[in-house]
Amino acid sequence: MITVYSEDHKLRDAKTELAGGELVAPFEKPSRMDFIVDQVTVTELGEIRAPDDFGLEPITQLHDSEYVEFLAEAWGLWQEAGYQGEAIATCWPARRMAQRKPTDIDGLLGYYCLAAETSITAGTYQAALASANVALSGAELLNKGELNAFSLCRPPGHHAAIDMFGGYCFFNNAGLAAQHLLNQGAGRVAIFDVDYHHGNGTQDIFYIRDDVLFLSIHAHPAQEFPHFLGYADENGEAKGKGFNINYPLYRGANFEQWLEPFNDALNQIQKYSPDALIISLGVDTFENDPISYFKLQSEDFITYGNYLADLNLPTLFVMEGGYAVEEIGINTVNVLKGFEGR
Ligand code: SP5
Ligand code: ZN
Repeated sequence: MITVYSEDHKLRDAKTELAGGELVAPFEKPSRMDFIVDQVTVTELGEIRAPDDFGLEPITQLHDSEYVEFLAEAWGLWQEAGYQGEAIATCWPARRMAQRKPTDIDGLLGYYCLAAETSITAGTYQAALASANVALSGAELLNKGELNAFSLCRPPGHHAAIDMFGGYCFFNNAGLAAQHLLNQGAGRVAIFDVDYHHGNGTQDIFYIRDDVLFLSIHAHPAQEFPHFLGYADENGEAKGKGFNINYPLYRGANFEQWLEPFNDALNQIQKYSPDALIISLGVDTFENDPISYFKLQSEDFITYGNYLADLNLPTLFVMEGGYAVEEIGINTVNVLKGFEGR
């Protein structure tokens, strides 16, 4: 399996994450990638190659263009305001407030932000662009006839909505990959999100569409981030009715409990009969993840990787979350090795 990877992710190196009322060192940090690259190398998964540059067009096809401009300008505006720390939103257009775009940076941050744990920093926009290109390049490999590929994206993407960042995400990498496959002739694409957290951004982008089936197994929003989306009765709207499938599980779920919705999802994907499958691959379902509460063990990742191969579809793996850095490489590559049946 080819891995697409860009060192430019290192341009995102936030020093602060708002967690538990403190500014802590971010869980989503550059060293995550080192452990995955190491494991890809030692297990001889396959070639690691750099992405191509697809420009802004695929990004503005899914994201609001003013949102993209905001991300490009945010750090500069924050600096011009004379602030010393990283750019963190503090005020939102909450219930019964006006949904109008302000002009000052504090207002803009709240307007475009869905979660304040995600600081914007000097290199964030460049890193997010590189991550999008990693996803698009992986999709292009499938177009060119590869049966599978691994887009080692950082920052992650599945919380990034049409016009909102947060949950460590800025551009929706898996969504961009899906749209690229559709643009190049695919009729239907399924995105299966196995990250511990609900893929609210991906759901938002494809909610009224029937050409992308979105399925997500995640911690129940009543208990977990992103808190305000991911319930089982969110099934899609208009043309998209029936093409959004959420499987919320309560905290503490073990692999056996996780496999129940997983098997149902495989059946739904088979029924949909997509031309390609994208896995939003978060390994924060791991038992020792520092911010998550499912109980998957390292060998379980091999097992479900193997089950995914039974679908017999062209498959792109897109990296999402996973914060137990010492084990993130093993758990991630276990899915890919399980998929390859070795
Ligand atoms: C891509 C992805 O996995 N994003 C996850 C974003 C989660 N953000 C909220 C994290 C809250 C962490 N609070 C620390 C709890 C420590 N017990
Ligand atoms: Zn996650």
